[in-house]
Amino acid sequence: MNRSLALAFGTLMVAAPALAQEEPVLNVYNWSDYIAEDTIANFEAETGIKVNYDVYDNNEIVDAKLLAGNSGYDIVVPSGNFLERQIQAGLILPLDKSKLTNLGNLDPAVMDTASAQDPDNAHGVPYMINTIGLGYNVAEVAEALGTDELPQSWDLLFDPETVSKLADCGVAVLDSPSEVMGIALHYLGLDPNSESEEDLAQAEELMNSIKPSIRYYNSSQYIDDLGNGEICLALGYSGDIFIASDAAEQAGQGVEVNYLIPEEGAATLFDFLAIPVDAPHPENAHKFINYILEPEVVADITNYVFYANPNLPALEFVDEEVKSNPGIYPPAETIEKAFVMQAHTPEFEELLTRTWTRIKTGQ
Ligand code: N2P
Repeated sequence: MNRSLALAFGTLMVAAPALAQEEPVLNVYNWSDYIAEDTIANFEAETGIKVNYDVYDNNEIVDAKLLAGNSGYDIVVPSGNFLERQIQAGLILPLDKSKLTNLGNLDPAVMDTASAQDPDNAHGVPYMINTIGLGYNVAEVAEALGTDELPQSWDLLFDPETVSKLADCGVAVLDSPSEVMGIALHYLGLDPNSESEEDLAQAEELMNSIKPSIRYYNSSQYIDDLGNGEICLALGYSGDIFIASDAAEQAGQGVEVNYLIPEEGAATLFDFLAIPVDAPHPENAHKFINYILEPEVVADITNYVFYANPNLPALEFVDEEVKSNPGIYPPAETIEKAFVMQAHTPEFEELLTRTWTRIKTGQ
């Protein structure tokens, strides 16, 4: 063996174990309020992998980080409509299913639906299912509207006269352009996934018509505010509203929060565990996903954050009051009326962001 060959061989010998053995670190980027209190600590204890855990509260933030590249994250949790485009853009690593031994726990019907956004279920593992509806303070809304017969309709938010009566007790809207505009289009009887500029202009006009009654646009603040009685109506994610409702009940100050899926139908979405293509620790990311796929682990998360999970054997570990709650595990007729958000082209996404900024700032 000549010297340079020997050197090269030596380098290989040293490099090989480093390649096989990833450092025991995992960088997770998840939605806020979307995991049980002890999930991460339990995973660390079981695997010896140290987790760095960051949170966000809207899809657009994660999308921008993935597009910019080198996010440093090993796990992200995009909703299906965003995942679909991220896959097309080559931003997501195909899963190594041989490492996901618990994958068979997932409901085949959910996997089938999910495959519309993630072909062959190749890139994402459905994590939680949620709807976007209205959370409200029962007593305050009844008083402001002068009736105990709450309209079961999106009129509560989108009818300018109705929502103006709630302005004083406080109305909050998600800071989520794609989702809110989709729901506004649906309310107008238009396709929630439309990319027509005229349709978007109508949705903008609708949002402007209710703007004087909106206290703020934010995708996480409403949990505390609804629970404390600081606001009385929120357009928000199902589980978040139930967290607020639970907190209000625990506090025992007489605040009662309910969740309404309006009769016109609500948006339904799946969020997926996915690995960015440039993730520094893909091995550990697979271990994490496989851990979340354990029935008791994911059932604990559902019991803590009140979102339905698609793991069939987990159901027996889900609390009775959680699985019998139609706002968390919706019945078939609610699902039939629900609509699914689809991916937008990058061009439309840009237009949407500009429109949203105009709605929020008036410029
Ligand atoms: C958690 C919000 C998760 C649902 N705060 C978003 N799809």
